[in-house]
Amino acid sequence: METLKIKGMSCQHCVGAVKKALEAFPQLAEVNVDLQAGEATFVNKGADRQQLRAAISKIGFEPGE
Ligand SMILES: [Cu+2]
Repeated sequence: METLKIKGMSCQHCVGAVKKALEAFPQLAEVNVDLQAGEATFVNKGADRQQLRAAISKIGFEPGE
């Protein structure tokens, strides 16, 4: 499992938006977004983390490293 910190999520709508953005990557599986922890976890089969961060930024949230 990989983890990506995400700042700016405040409710389940945010969680849903982030989950959808990550699930758009076919290389990701078992995407889970935790509002309390402010992070997403997933199995990553080759997606570039820079692209994942870009997708998160694009929908208005702030990804960590
Ligand atoms: Cu929200």
